Amino acid sequence: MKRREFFKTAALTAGAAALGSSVAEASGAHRPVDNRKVSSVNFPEKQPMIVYSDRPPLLETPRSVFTSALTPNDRFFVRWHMPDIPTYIDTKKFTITVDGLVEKKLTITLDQLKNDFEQVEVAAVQQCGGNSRSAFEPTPGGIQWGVGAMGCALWKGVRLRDILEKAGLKKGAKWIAVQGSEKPAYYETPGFIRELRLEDLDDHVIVAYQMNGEDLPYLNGFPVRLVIPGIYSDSWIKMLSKITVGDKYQHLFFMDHAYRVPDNACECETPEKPAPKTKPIERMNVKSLIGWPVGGTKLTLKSQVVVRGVAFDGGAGIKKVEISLDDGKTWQEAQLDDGKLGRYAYRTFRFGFKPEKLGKMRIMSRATNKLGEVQPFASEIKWNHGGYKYNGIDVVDVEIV
Ligand SMILES: Nc1nc2c(c(=O)[nH]1)N[C@H]1C(S)=C(S)[C@@H](COP(=O)(O)O)O[C@H]1N2
Ligand SMILES: [Mo]
Repeated sequence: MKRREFFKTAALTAGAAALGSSVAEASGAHRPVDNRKVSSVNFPEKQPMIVYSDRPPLLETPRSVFTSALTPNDRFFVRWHMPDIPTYIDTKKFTITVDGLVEKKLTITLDQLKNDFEQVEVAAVQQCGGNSRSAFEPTPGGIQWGVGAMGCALWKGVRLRDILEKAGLKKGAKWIAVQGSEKPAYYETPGFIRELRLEDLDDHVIVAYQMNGEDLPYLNGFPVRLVIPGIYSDSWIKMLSKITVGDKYQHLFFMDHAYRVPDNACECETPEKPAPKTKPIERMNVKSLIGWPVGGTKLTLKSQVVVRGVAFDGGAGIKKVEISLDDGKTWQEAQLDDGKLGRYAYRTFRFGFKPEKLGKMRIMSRATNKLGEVQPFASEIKWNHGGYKYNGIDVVDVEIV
């Protein structure tokens, strides 16, 4: 293409985009994030996933999986920071070390973990803080996750508190640093270590060795991982091998430089004017996602359609999910499941309707939690440069035929 022609085409495309955005304006310029291709290469213990990288493995769960309260292990998303994750774990030799400001240093084997402590279970959503990042405008840097960097599982393990009690906290103990078995990319680069304030860790925080009744899949942290219900999963350390108790925050690389949002009331900033101070992302905000139908589905005129999906928040609990079939002008309440998995798990929802008109149709879902917090329209989304905590109203575009 000659240069002149390129400019002509560019101008035309820009014109078309402007037209498109005026149509989308009514719903706050929502842009569906959908239908990324699943890979034809399967990773161990995984069904086809959306693959962003294979070293380290970055695998996203396809949207259609989000119709059930528990996400199957073989569809559960995968995120690692370091390219060199261990490829072999000797379960007889694997230990978790607890050291630092403790009365008694512990090295806990898997057998001891399963036999010497009370065993507990919790159903909880695990979501990466960068989930849905690609829906932000302008697009922040980082992995361009669609909607599926999240999942919900029934986790079984031992309370972190019981482990710390066994070690005995010394006076002045305020923080723990937690670390997995993988190595940094080079020996001089920082490892993936997370720091947690002891007073923020309640009885729901567990060291888990099972999800959904089975061993953890290798890529999800076999043989043990930390589970911190209600909190984004950056600190849910996988292949957990070291817990160090300390008296102060250590300013480790991944604490000071990742998983942070602007430290102001709206947690927002602009690309031109970055916030001077940041804070950890921490508790999850309210969100819903349509699992069925997925974008591009052809639905038959006047047939019975049941929209299905999941909703969750940081532990306050879901109050309602509403569906809009008219670009966000009116909303109708969906039916929620009985919520027996508890306040940290997905609530599934269902909403039946019969399409009355041929052509393109937009389906939207919006969750409200028990604190009255509501998923915002895309136009109300607060931007941050890390692309964290996106929770805009979900949008799926289908076709009635
Ligand atoms: N050891 C270890 N644990 C880790 C990470 C990591 O890179 N190494 N990444 C964290 C991040 S950012 C996320 S989103 C989750 C992903 O967990 P999953 O792969 O089981 O979905 O693991 C967390 N725990
Ligand atoms: Mo993450």
